[in-house]
Formats: sequence, C-alpha cells, structure tokens
Amino acid sequence: MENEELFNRCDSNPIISAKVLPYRANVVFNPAATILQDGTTLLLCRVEDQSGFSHLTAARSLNGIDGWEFDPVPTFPPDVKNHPEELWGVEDPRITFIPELKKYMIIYTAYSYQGPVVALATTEDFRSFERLGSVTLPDNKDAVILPCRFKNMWAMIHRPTTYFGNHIWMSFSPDLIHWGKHTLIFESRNGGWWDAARIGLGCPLIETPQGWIMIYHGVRQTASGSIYRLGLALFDHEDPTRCITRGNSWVFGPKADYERHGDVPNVVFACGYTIAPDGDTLNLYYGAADTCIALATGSIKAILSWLERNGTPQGIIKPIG
Ligand code: BMA
Repeated sequence: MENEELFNRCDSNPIISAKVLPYRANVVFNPAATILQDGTTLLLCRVEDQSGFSHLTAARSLNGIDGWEFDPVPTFPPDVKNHPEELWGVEDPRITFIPELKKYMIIYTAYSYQGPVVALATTEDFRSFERLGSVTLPDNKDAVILPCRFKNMWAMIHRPTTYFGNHIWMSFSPDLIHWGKHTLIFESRNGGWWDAARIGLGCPLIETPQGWIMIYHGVRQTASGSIYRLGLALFDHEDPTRCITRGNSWVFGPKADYERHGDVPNVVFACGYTIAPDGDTLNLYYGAADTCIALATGSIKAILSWLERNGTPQGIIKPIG
C-alpha cells in the first residue's frame, strides 16, 4: 500500500455552505456536477431545509471554485402531487449527459413513505425538467445511468438494500422506464475492511480507454458512528458488469475539520465531478459531514496507475474474505 495522496483539497474549502444560499436552509451538500456547453460549471446541490426535507438547487460558476450564482428559489423541489414517492424530499442527484437523447439525465433519491427509491428526470437547461418517475422499489439509492447503450440496452447502476446487505447492482432497460436483467456487480467486503458495513456508487462512472472508473463510498461502522470514505474500482469497457480490479485501501477520507464535524460527522460523499479541458484533471465535488460542499482535484492517469499498483484483480462475484 502506498502513501500517495490521489486527491488534493482546494485551498478555499468548503466552497459552498448554507450561509451563502439566497434563502434560509439548514445545510447544502452532496452535489451533482457537470460542465454546460458555454463552459460554466453547474452543481445541482442537495439542500436540506429546516423541516428536514431536501430539494435540489442549481449553482453556476465560471471557474468551478467561486463566484457561485444560485437560483433564487429551489430549482427542483419535490413534486408530491404528481410524484408521491417524493413525499419526504429529493436527495443525492447524479447527472449524466446522454448524447443519444441530447439531454442531461438526473438520477436522484426520492424519499418515499416506504423508503428511498431511485427516480429519473431529464433536462436540457436545468431550468425545466421532465420527470420519468421512480424506477426501483425501496430501499434503493446511489444510482447512475451510463451515457450509452450496451447491446441496445440502457444500463443503470444502483444500490438496493436486501436481507443480504448493501451491494451494487446493474440493471438494463430498453426505454429507461422498465428495468430488468438485474446483476450483482460489486459487493461490500467483510469483517475488518474499511468498506465492510456498506458501499454505494459515488459519482457517474469515468470513461477511459482502460475501462470505466468507479468512485464509490465505503462505510465503516464504529463505536461512535459511521465513517464514509471513497474507494476506486475499474469495470470493463464493453461489459460494465465485469469488475476488472478493485482498490484495496480507501483513497479519500474525512480529515479536514469540515469533513470531521457537521450534522453527520466523518463523511465525505461524492456525487459528481467535472473533467478539465486537459482531459485528465478531475474536479471532485463532494459533500462534507452532510453540511457543506468541498472540492478536491485528482488525475485520471494517476487513478488508473494507482489501481494497477494497489488493486486486487476481480473474477466473477464470489465471497471476499
Ligand atoms: C447516506 C446518504 C447520504 C449521506 C450519507 C451520510 O446514506 O443518505 O445522503 O450523505 O448517508 O449521512
């Protein structure tokens, strides 16, 4: 195991906190991220109000670090009348631009009366949205749609909670509404591992010639609560159900004060990144302690090389000791 920092925290962290929002809220965290056609960085932030429910609000910045302009009112509030599954709010969005549809797909957690479900919406401009509704049963969250079809089917990664734990699955659909061919692709580990208590997808997968990089969160349960950290894995480019290699150690965990202290201490939770024009620099936007938004930068090349040196090649899914 190497003592190498793959991600560097931005000096102006945390870059967004509730006090800079244009309206009163408790916390702002776990944003989705994308670069718009004019080069603006857009974050779709999860904002929790003082009822405890979350909605999504867009923030735009020219440099992706400061000068954030927020929509004056919630951009994507729960629509309980038409979508009862959003009763207790909408949380943790991820954005994928789908070239075939020429639209952004937003995939988010709808907090229903029966628990969290995965829901989809599309947009062209982050001002008007078309909801496709819920696409899973509860409990399910931490989902993303891949940007292209595989053998003519759309692919979705998600994290159902079952009697056997919290593992990552992939499902397929001809129309983005009806999903099947459910395949277990990535398991939480056992015993003393840092990612033994629970895992879930973090950001949309990162496409590289070597395969799809997954940034996922792993949870350790301790006497004083959970610790959320980030780990890495690589999936086959043609068959994204096949994990090629999995990093052994976490690569980013709570260290800074704003990650250690907040509404939920000891949490780094990434739902989005942007890639700089050099095609390599990764700007990772993450929620810190469920309270604010921070930024760390990394390099895709460095991630791939780290995985080669610090990963365990994965075969078919089998119990991990
Ligand atoms: C997860 C999600 C995240 C949250 C994390 C830590 O289950 O609900 O929204 O950041 O827990 O509290």
